[in-house]
Amino acid sequence: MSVDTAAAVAERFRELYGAEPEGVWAAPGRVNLIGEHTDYNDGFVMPFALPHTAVAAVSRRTDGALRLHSADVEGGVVELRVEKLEPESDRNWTAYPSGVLWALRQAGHAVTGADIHLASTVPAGAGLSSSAALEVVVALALNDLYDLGLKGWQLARLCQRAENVYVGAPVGIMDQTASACCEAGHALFLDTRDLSQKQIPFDLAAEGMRLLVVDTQVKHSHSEGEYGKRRAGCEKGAALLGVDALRDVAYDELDAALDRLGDDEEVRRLVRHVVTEDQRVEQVVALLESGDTRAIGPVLTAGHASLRDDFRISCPELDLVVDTALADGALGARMTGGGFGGSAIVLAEASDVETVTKSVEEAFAAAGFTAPRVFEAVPAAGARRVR
Ligand code: GAF
Repeated sequence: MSVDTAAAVAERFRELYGAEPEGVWAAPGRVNLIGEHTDYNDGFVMPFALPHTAVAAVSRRTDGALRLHSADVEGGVVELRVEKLEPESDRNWTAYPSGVLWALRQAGHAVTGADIHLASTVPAGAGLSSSAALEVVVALALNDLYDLGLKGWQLARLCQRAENVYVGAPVGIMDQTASACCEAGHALFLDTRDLSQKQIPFDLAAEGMRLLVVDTQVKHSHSEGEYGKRRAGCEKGAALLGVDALRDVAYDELDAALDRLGDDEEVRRLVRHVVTEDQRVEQVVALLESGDTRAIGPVLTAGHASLRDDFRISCPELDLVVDTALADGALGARMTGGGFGGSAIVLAEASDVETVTKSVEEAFAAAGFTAPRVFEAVPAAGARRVR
């Protein structure tokens, strides 16, 4: 995010609210390298931050008013009262920033209001965590302005609560933690049970590779039913197996666990995905740490097959990206994020990027799909104050 962007967001704040903002903050979207639908099973994930950010110019208020404006949505300033914020009362974009204020106040923090202007470059509905970026940027701004002293992982927990309870979407903790805690040049190996973290250096360019993000432009939403159904199915699996979460089913005990699930085919598929996906995250970490980066390709591709066949959350556009990229020599490819649309990632040799991109675009045109948006992703910084 450039200095110019921060200055432009501050300038717009001045126009809207007639005063200089107390500060400007930025929080990124993310792509997840591996570890999908494991976060609400207490498992492992490995996201990294995108250069695309939600930027917020913010000032405190002491009169209980919360004034919100977004450069990305039609309409003027929305004014709310902090003491009247009610879970699931708001179906608009404003639910994300207000939900954060609500969660902070619920946790006992004396946040007495704010003026906020937001502008985001994270594509919405693309599986790249545009909502988490909005939540985290507001949480970080209020944390700094109200001197709350909360750490990144604590802000992530509050943002998740805002999204679960206030917005009403049953998401896990990955996206908020990625936005709050990622570091430039690294992927974040996160244990979602205790939020312990390890920053893993991830510099593909130095090894002659690239990671492409292909936004299929098929929009999805987590408050719709399918995400919640998968989550409920996983919880049912854990209950049937007598464990707290599917994280507790060891990979080498998977077959025995599946036998115990009997003929509940749907739960068996969900359990198989989660247990093998946790194993894939650990494999990718081991390969990256031993310098065998190219070998992560087939692991990513195996993750896609598991999400497509066992978890059943892919779609024709995502499958087409993966199949086309692999046919053109990509090292690995998979859908990323919640699924049912959104984005896929492709790991490719730098020399193959142009061919792979062209083939994917041509395959989409031939299938009659909306043209995808393709860009290269390099791990960027997590949430921070920019002005
Ligand atoms: C969405 C959710 F918000 C995350 O918590 C996670 O479950 C992800 O889907 C799937 O891995 O991004």
